[in-house]
Amino acid sequence: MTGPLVMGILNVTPDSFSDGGQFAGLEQAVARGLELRAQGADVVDVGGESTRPGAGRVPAEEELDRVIPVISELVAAGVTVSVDTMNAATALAAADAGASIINDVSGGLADPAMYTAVVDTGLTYVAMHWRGFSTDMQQLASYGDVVADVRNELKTRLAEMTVTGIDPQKVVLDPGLGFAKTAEHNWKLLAHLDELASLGHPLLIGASRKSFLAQFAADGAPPPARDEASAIVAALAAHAGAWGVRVHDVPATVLAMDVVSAWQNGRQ
Ligand code: PMM
Repeated sequence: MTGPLVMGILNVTPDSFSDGGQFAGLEQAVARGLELRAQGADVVDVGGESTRPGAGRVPAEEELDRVIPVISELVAAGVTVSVDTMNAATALAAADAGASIINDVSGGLADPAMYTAVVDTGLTYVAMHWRGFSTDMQQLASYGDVVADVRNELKTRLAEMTVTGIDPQKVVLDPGLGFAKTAEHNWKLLAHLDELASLGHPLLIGASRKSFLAQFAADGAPPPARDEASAIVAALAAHAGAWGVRVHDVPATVLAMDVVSAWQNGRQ
C-alpha cells in the first residue's frame, strides 16, 4: 500500500449523523461497500452503532445482526474490512467473518473484554481517544491542554494494552475528533499531530463531515456539503504524516491523497 490509507465509511445504522438510514439494508450496505472499494478505498469501515453526539446505545445483538452479514459478504468479495465497534463480542464475530481491523472509538474503555478480544484475534487495533458515551460526551469536553491531555490519556490506554498482551506493532491511535471535543480542540489536535505521533504509533484521522467543518459550507447545509473541507483536512493530515484517514467521500479523498503524494515526490 502506498501513501496514507483511505478508510471508507459504511454506517449500517438508521441514525448516523451524516448518512443515517441510507445503507441500513444488507443489499444496500454491501453495494455501498463495493462502491467505496471501486472508488479507491483501501479499507471499508463497517459500523452498526451511531456515535453522533447524543446517540443512545444499540444492543450488542442488534449491532451484530447489522454488521456481520455485511462484513461476510464484503470479505467474500475481496474487500478489506474494518469493524467499527466498542463491543468485544462484535469484534470477535467480525474477526471470524474475516475483518482485518478492529476500530474501537472507546479505545477499550467501553468494554473491559475488548483488549483480550484484540489479543485473541491478533488483528490491527485502532484505539481512539474517548471519554464517554455519545449521550453525554460533549459535557466531557474540558481540558487543560487538549493536546497534552489527549496524548496522556492515550498513553494510559497503551500501557493497559501492553499489560493485556496486545502487540504494540498492531496498534493505531486516533485523536477522536468531535468526541468530547469542541471545534477549537479539534483544530489544536490537527495542528499538533506530531505530538501524538511521538507516542510511536501510526495515526488515523476521522474529520469527515464533522460539525467543526460546517463553517466552510453554506448555513444549514446538510453534512455532505462538508466533503470539500473534509478532503482538504484529509490532505493536510496525510501531509502531516497520518497513517490513514476515515472518510465518507472516497473519490475526493483519493484525489487529495494523490496531490499529497505528488507534493511529497517533489522532495525526492
Ligand atoms: N468517528 C466516527 C465513528 N467512528 N472511528 C475512528 N477511528 N475515528 C473517528 O473519528 C470516528 C470513528 C463518527 O463519525 P460517523 O458517524 O460519520 O461515522
